[in-house]
Amino acid sequence: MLINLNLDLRLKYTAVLAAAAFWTAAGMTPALAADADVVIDNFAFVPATVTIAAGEAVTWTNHDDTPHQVLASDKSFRSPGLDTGEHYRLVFAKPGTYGYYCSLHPYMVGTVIVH
Ligand SMILES: [Cu+2]
Repeated sequence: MLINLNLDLRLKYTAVLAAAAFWTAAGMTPALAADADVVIDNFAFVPATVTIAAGEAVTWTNHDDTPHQVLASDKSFRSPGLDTGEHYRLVFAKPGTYGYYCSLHPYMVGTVIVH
């Protein structure tokens, strides 16, 4: 019984390793693995800079009692106004460095680096 359980666990572990090796060999990562989260807290984007791979996403969540809005420096993306607890998720398809700020409080700035 115990031996069977051990074998079962070992097979599952091997399957996980095989899947990881596959993703690595394919030069890919599972879509959700490296997505970045940015918290809007006390009138700041935290962390101010996040780095992701092309095709991954950044999710901003407003923890302040004040609305905020994420706006790209070059206006290429714009969130809706985010009230307390609301999220904005954006997939970045192309490599580049994307500066952004809060349209309501322009001193709030952040950067998304996409490899
Ligand atoms: Cu703001």
